[in-house]
Amino acid sequence: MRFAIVAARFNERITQRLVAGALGALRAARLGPDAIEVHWVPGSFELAQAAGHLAATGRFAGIVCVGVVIRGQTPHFEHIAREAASGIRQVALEYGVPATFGVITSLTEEQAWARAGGEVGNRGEEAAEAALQMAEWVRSIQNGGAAGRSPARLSTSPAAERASRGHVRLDQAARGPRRPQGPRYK
Ligand code: DLZ
Repeated sequence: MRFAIVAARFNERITQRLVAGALGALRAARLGPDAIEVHWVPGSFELAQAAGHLAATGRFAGIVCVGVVIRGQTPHFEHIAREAASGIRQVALEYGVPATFGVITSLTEEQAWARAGGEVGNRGEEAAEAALQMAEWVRSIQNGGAAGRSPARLSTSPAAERASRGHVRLDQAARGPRRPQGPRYK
């Protein structure tokens, strides 16, 4: 299986740590250098755009997106963090390729370092592990051998539960049960 890491250059010194964490997790899963590509984009806002292009090639079993968004003094924080998260989710749902969120969203630079291999873990490593689990699970259901199994640690979300019970698409399940037709509720 081939994986891509998409990394945002903004706050690059911290993002380098996330890339290192993600590479470590992918290599620990015995993926060789030929099976991993690292792509850099200007900022976290561009992560989903790049992930979409990569997913469209059909060459990747999983895409790990990493970046660092620090609040600072600007409302940019909310826009960038929200667009990165929803954009990455949209890529995963649209292409069926696991695309995971290794973006630190923190109030301070100190908090960001702590989540980039410091005392609070490494968001890049965690996102790569999530992508590996999802890719393995997708492969197993495509091979028809995973009846009743769910990706580890992801089976507890209500949407994932509904999807696995009802065999509906995860994006449909996320919307929840349909409202009854008829007059709108007051
Ligand atoms: C502009 C901007 C700002 C203010 N802050 C961040 C940030 O904390 N983290 C990040 O990854 N990128 C930031 N950017 C850049 C945007 O993501 C984007 O690259 C530009 O707005 C150009 O589209």
